[in-house]
Amino acid sequence: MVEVTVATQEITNRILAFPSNPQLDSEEEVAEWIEAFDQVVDEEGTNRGGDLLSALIERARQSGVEIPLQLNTPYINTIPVEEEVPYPGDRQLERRLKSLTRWNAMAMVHRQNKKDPGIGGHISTYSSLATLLEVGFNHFFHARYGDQPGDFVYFQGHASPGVYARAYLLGRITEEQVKNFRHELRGLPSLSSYPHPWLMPDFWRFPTVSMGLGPLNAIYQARFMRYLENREIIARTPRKVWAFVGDGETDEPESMGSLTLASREKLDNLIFVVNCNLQRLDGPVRGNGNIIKELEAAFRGAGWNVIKVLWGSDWDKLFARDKAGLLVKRLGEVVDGEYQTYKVKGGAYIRSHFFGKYPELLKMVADMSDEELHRLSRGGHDPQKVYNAYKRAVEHEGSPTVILAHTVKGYGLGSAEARNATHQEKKLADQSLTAFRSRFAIPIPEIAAKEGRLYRPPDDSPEIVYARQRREDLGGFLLKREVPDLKFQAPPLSGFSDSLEGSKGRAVSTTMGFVSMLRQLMKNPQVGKLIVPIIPDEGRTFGMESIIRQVGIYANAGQLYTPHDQEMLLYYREEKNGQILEEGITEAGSMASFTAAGTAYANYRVPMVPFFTYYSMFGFQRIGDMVWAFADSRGKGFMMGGTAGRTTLAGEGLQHQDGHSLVLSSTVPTCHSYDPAYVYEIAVIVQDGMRRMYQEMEDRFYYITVYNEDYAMPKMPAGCEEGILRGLYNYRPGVGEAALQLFGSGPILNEALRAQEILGEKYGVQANVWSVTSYNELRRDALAVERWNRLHPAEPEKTPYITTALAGAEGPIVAATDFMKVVPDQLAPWLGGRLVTLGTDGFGRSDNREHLRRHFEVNAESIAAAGLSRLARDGKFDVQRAQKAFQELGVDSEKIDPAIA
Ligand SMILES: Cc1ncc(C[n+]2csc(CCOP(=O)(O)OP(=O)(O)O)c2C)c(N)n1
Ligand SMILES: [Mg+2]
Repeated sequence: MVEVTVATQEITNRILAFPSNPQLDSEEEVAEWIEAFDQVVDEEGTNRGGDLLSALIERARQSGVEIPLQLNTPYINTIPVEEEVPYPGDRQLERRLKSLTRWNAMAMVHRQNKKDPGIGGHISTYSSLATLLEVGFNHFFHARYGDQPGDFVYFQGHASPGVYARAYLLGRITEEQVKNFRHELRGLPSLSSYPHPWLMPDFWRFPTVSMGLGPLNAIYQARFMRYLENREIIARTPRKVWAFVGDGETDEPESMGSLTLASREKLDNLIFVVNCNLQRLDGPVRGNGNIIKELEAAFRGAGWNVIKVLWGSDWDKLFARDKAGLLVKRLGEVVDGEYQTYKVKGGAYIRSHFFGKYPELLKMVADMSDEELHRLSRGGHDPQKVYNAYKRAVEHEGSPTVILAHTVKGYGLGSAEARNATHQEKKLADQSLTAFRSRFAIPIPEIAAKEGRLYRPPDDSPEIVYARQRREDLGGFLLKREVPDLKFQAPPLSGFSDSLEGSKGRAVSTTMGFVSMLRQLMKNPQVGKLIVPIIPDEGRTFGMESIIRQVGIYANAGQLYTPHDQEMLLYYREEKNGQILEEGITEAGSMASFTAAGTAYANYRVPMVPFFTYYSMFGFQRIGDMVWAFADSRGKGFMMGGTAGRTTLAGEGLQHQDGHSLVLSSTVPTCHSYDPAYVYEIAVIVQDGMRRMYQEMEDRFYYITVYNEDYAMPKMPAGCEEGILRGLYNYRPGVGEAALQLFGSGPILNEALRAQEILGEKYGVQANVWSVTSYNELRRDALAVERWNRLHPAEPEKTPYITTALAGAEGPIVAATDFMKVVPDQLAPWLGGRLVTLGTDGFGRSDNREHLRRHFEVNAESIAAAGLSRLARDGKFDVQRAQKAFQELGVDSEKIDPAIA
């Protein structure tokens, strides 16, 4: 007779409860099976046990037995204590360092909020993360690998006071900076609230504080690292990408949405550490459930290596006593809301509510005081457990790793510990400050503690010497962003000769012209291999098949199948060293690749030039926050908004026709937006862009619209380069003195040209036609000039480019765009009330271009009629004749306003 232990009993009960197995009515039968299995594991090891189970499962499946999917493992540490290696560092010195970092991180926020109420900051995120970072800094985070850059670490944004505090202790940043935390505008060295490369360009590499963007960008960073290695642009090193993620942060779809990419691409250079303090801002992450179990199942299901670090070493003696598995069972029963309450309510409550559930467990802890029970630590606060998890993660091969670390939010903050409100805590009461000082043995007088005084031991103190030595062994300071001199030479404009020559009468779109240009650029011996074309499954939409054939799609496994179209010239070519990133249908993922590529000049010291081409409707409005973070990262490159325009993309209707991406792009300070009509304009913009971004090292990037309407591309007229770059030039002057100025952009320039003909031929009105490549650039120039004039009233006034360019051009200005009216209206302040704007405000429609342009009143006829109407109002054209023109031109004066249709 088998002895039925509690654990066996428990398993037996569960099996008997399966509705599919009602015939299993004997406890003993199950117990016998378990005993047999236990014997195999005891005698032949865990691997053998696993093999046996796998074989059984396969057999069961073949026999049609339904096996419940089980992605969770018991609620204990993944690494058993017997498999742990001893901690290699000096635990005492490291604890001391950590305590000092904790103190200074808290003091930095506390002081500042006392001095400047409402300035904000966070203390409880770092307090839960301290051990997880400290072990990394002392033992894992490499600053360099030989002459190669080191590991990349994405920090939880709200933990930045801790990162600063450590940098302060090590002398990486000054006391003055710390004292000016969140005081960036006082002309003194300071610290930004969160990780922002824009604000601290020699310190932070990755902006992370918008939840979800850090983990997503980290995945694509690790992927891009492999891309560069496989293309032999950088050497392969053991470098890792570490991403510290909040457990609440995993609610964001961006955090979890690309997990399978990481496993599919076998990114064993990627390590996520989820700081599972069970709380987010308002309260518990999964009060009624268990976030760690949920994440374990999700990550395991997605093919990640999962390491749970749940319980500290002080639990090990209890597990050793837990022969029956009752403690493990109890740990797995408790919901997160309850775990949080244990930390707040303390030892007596833990004894009665946690251990008290089973008399055996109460007995197990009978020799422990309430205080000891309260102190029982969570894995993420135990360096021994954390070290072992990191070591396993670093050594793991074949898939990415996630470490689910159980922590306490507000750890050590006394009354703020684990409280729902802890995230918002900025200041501690005197009592909490002195308690903190005693608990972490901060050697400052009580009075100084109450002031939240910073404390840094002398440089020659053992802990500082130790910490510096550890960093030196790992290659130096980690928090360092450097931009090398890349010696990049942009190809001259003559290198774009095909694009400048025009299409010789052939009707092509600016998209096709751009793709040809890209093809030519990729053949350039100097810069060709630095180009990174990125596409979210729209290669065919943009006619990029030829590029796919030319340079191949990057695929870490190469091409494991025979493509059905292999016989064709333009077959679907995948290669291990392919150049194109064909991302599948993910604009967010593509933007993350664009970010990795567009910051490679700093992070990998190689000036990669990404071109991210996508459906313009699904760019800024869908992933605008990622673009903002890209700009913060000082990203460079070209975003190419394809199928642009609300009337040029025919048939697709409301969800696809983009008439506002240029409005959104204008909000990003380093983004330079262009809306070109002709391919030579694109060539001029791209050439100059490469020069300015990579040769002159300006922190800027480009948004360029490309359209799918075919028309003849003219040869570049002489001398228009400056106008193209600054935003406007007179493309086709009228015959003789022009009474009217017509502005056109993108394919609508052709409508303006046709309007010019109508006006001349039918109404005897001469007009100039201007190609406006960028209202946004013109406005920025005018604003800058105006500001200078305002600030220097005693100096002679400067003139904005728009005013200079239009000198002598008289009469009303009719601006027509395939975008919203607000795009040209940006220039109104400098056009003296002469501007009449035609644009595509309102929802799109499914119809062809002719009907769409009539509906939105941006066709040639509407432009001509608008010109005559305005001339009539100005008394320069006969009113009756103007009224009649509307009928003649088929412009319905009484139809519904498209802006509200
Ligand atoms: C996209 C976005 N939404 C909201 C916030 C505001 N916010 C800042 S921290 C936070 C809670 C974070 O919780 P968690 O990820 O669990 O981190 P913890 O502080 O607990 O470590 C929220 C909602 C943000 N920073 N970004
Ligand atoms: Mg949290």
